Amino acid sequence: MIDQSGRTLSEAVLLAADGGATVVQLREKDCAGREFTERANIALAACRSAGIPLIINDRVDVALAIQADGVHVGQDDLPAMTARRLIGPDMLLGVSVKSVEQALAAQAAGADYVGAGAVFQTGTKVSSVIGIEGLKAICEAVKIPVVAIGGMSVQNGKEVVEFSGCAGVAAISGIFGESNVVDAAREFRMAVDAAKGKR
Ligand code: TZP
Ligand code: MG
Repeated sequence: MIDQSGRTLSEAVLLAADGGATVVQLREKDCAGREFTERANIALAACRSAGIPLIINDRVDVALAIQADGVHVGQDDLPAMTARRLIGPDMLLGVSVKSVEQALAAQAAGADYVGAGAVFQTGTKVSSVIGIEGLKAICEAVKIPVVAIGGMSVQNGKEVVEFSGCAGVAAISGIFGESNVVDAAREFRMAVDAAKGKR
């Protein structure tokens, strides 16, 4: 399958990895299980060849079926504790959170990391916004890594990481919406690494 910029899924993953993406999450909101599994296998092969983990969004069954590195659940998906029970102790478990309360619950349920957001308004997903203050509060409350998501850009990435203390940032449009995915991922990586180097 080809995206709006003419890239295949495999190409998109490899370009992001080339630029320094440390992990890829496959997020498919309009795919039935069969197509999701096919796309997940393609993404997994690309991630394996790039040497980075693949995390499947929403679907524990798809993650298990393709032996992905992890699964990411939101507040309306399977409960984190149930997901953890199904995937076992070794696969990565990520949980989307919007509040300190949700973040603490995710940590207690066995999450390896939380994705916190939307930090800023984004055209990619209809979501309430937690802002950098909300993100910082979550970072201060949990021991597990916090990944900032929602409206993250090369321009704001460094400041967000410095201000909040988050472990990393996740971006969709900020990387795959750019004509040069490698450069966009590289600039993100440099901004995040620079901010973390200052800690
Ligand atoms: N969760 C909160 S905001 C968001 C998700 C999946 C979308 C992020 O997309 P973008 O394009 O990086 O703002
Ligand atoms: Mg979800």
